[in-house]
Parts: sequence; C-alpha cells; structure tokens
Amino acid sequence: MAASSSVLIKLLVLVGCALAASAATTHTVGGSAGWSTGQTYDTWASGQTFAVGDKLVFNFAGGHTVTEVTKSDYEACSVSGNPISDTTTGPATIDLTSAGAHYYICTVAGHCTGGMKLAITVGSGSVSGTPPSTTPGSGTPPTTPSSSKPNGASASLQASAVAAAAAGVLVKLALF
Ligand SMILES: [Cu+2]
Repeated sequence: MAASSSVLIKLLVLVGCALAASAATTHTVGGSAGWSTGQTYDTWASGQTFAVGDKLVFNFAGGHTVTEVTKSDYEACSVSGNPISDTTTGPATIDLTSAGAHYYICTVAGHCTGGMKLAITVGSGSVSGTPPSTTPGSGTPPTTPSSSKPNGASASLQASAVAAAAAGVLVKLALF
C-alpha cells in the first residue's frame, strides 16, 4: 500500500512536469528559414500562439542582430534611442516574459526593410489548468512498513532459482 501510493505520487509529479513542459513553447522564428532577409515573418507569426513563458529562437550564424524595439521603430525600421534589447550573436533565445506586443528587427543596414522584422502579440499565458481534485491514497489505511524486504527479495530469488532448476529438470525429462 505504501509503495503503491508513492508510485502514484511519482506519477502525479511526472504528469505535472509534462503539463508544465507542454505549457511553455519554443518558437523557432521563421521555421527552417531561420532569421534572415527575404522572409515574411508576419506570415510565420500568424500561425503561432505566443504566451508568457514561451521562448523565441532566432537562428542565424552571424551578421544579424535581434533587436527588440518600439512599435514606431519597428514600423520605421530604425532604432531611435535605446533598443529594449539587442543581441548580435546567434542563435539567440529570447524569453517572452511579458504579455502584449513585442517588436524585433535586425539593425544591420537594409535587413529590416529586407524582411527582418517580427511583430508578435504575447498572451498572458495563464494556462493554469485546474489541479487534479482527486486525492489518491487518502482512503487507504496506514500500513506498517515491511521490514522483511531483503529477506523477501532473497527468498523470491531462491524461489526463482528453484523454479529454474525444476524447469531444467523438466526439460531434461522431456528430452529423454
Ligand atoms: Cu540582418
């Protein structure tokens, strides 16, 4: 009983981890095309659902930047003042930590106008699914821990050895 309830707890922990993992999504910007000129990231973004806790991965080897800017800078393909964030080494992973609109451009001359601009809207991401209401094991009576586990294990080992020997004898008998 004690063993089975601990197995149940482990299962619940595993399920919880799986749910947490599935809640956060890693979005590879542009898919296999990555972060480069000649893309239309609006099209890519329209097929994605972004939530707080998700990650953006900008795949590029170098020669580009991932620069988070204001909406007006995004629209103008320029950086007026300080960018919100600026990364020049790829691949770059950006954590989506706040809901709302986020704008990313490449600040290399001609690249933003060449397509390297991404606008996304991040949802609040409160995917707080209701926790399982069942309380497993609450109805099972407490059991005294069995102190004879090693003995039981060796006994079953001996039993299986005996069974194997018996099977061997049976096989020999059958052969004759
Ligand atoms: Cu670029």
